[in-house]
Amino acid sequence: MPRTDLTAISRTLAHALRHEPWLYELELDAEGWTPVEAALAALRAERPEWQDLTAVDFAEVIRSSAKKRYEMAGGNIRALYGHSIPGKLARTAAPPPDRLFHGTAPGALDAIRRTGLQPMARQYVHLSPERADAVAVGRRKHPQPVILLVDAAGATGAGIPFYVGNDKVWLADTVPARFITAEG
Ligand code: HQG
Repeated sequence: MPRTDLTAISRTLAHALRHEPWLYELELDAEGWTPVEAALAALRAERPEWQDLTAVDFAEVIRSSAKKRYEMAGGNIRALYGHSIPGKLARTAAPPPDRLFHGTAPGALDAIRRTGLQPMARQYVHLSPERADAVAVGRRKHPQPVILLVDAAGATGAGIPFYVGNDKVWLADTVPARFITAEG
């Protein structure tokens, strides 16, 4: 399948598995899983050229992307992070790397200094172990993003939980401003 189609499938999956599953007649369980067959039926109904979609196509979407956005297991599929659906997904806290990064628009800095990192429209704050990844995330918001350094070790010590998204994404409910330093 051409890369453009894989991107379109991935975008539709993101909408269905992160944001508005009810528009696709999907029900997510407490950990965000839904049956692969139900997700396939939902996408087949979206576009004539997706009539013959199979789980192999979902596997190709997952395999071909630089970001591990979805996983399949036991006949189910879910998004690993990025959710905005009401009702927070069940996640287990895990010890994060000592330092995490977050890229954002310069215009958000004053508010973040006042109120810390907030999840805004999503369920969780998204953080990166690698600075370069935070730069890429921040560039979605501004051509010259501000990179924030999060003292995750200190925050963990203060009882703030962190959760695994995937190997490049860590999540937090909020990060208080005292654990955040802006570069520059
Ligand atoms: C900002 C993509 C004002 C925050 C990426 C960010 C990521 C505040 C924006 C994932 C704030 C929310 C998520 C505060 C935070 N006041 N602004 N107190 N606290 N913000 O898109 O982290 O490609 O919801 O800095 O790679 O940019 O979709 O979060 O700029 O992993 O798979 O509010 O989405 O992944 O923006 O991105 P977003 P994000 P995918």
